[in-house]
Amino acid sequence: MFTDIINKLLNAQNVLFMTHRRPDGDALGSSMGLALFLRSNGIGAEVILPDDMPSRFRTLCPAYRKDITLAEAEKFDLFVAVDCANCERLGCGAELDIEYLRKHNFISIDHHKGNSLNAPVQWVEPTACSASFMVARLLLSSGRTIIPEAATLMLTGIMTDTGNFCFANTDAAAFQTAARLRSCGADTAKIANAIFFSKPLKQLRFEAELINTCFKMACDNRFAYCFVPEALMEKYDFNMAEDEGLIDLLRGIDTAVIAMLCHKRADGFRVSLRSKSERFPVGPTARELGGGGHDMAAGCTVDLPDFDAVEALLIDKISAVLKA
Ligand SMILES: [Mn+2]
Repeated sequence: MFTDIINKLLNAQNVLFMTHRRPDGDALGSSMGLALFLRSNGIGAEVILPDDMPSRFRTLCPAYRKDITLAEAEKFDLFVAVDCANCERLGCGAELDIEYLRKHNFISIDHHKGNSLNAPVQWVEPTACSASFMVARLLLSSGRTIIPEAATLMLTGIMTDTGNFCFANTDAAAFQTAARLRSCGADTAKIANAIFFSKPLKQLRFEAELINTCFKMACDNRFAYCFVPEALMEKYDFNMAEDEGLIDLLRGIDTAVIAMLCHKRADGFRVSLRSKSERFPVGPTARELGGGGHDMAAGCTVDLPDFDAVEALLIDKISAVLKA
């Protein structure tokens, strides 16, 4: 698989990379790391991101395109989706769709269980800590030089998807690959400052009020959760798309095994779930409710009339998980 994919990448003229909507560190790190690597090898490469990225990633990322027309798509001879498990989440712009991609030279590189993109070339490793980790090993195996900017991006993906090497998916290979990226010149201080030491003061104040006024626990204090009211987000000018780390506040509570964060969106209540123990995975619950993700980090959108209904449903589901 490695040789096949690396040959396809290095023999292409012009590659378009895409990833999941509302991109996170791994989505950005894997797509942009690949693009910078190919460009440094004289191959045309662009990334399409229809959604804005969280602002803290901006200093790490190169320019990208927000959309693409069918006519513009014709100049690409290879399409690559990274870190994206299904066509609903694929950020490929308004005119491209999965049928178009499947008829073209299309590769899917991903670490999500149950990837359903059905690309002609499909490389999925659910045990990999991140898509950036898969991409990094692929590029390291090519024997080509990895420029520091590409190494920094891929290390960003590994660090964010492993919770800075803290989550259960942090295996020895994650450390080994991170070490090799560091040897290529990955700028760990730049990543740390951009991602882990960059919280605006108003966000800390928002978090303090959120914990003081909205925080709840259930299931013998093993399920920690919070509904984030729109008024509070407005008061502190907080955008949920900006910080997926908010749920880590809840996960960080000593007795919590499973954490949930919920907010209202146009299409229903968005539910994010995290688990601290492999014995109690949240991925199956999210999938059962029409969402997806990993065993330890998953999410779904539920269409219910109010948060009370969401709360009752989730307490029911999570108490069953915690009893298993
Ligand atoms: Mn990922």
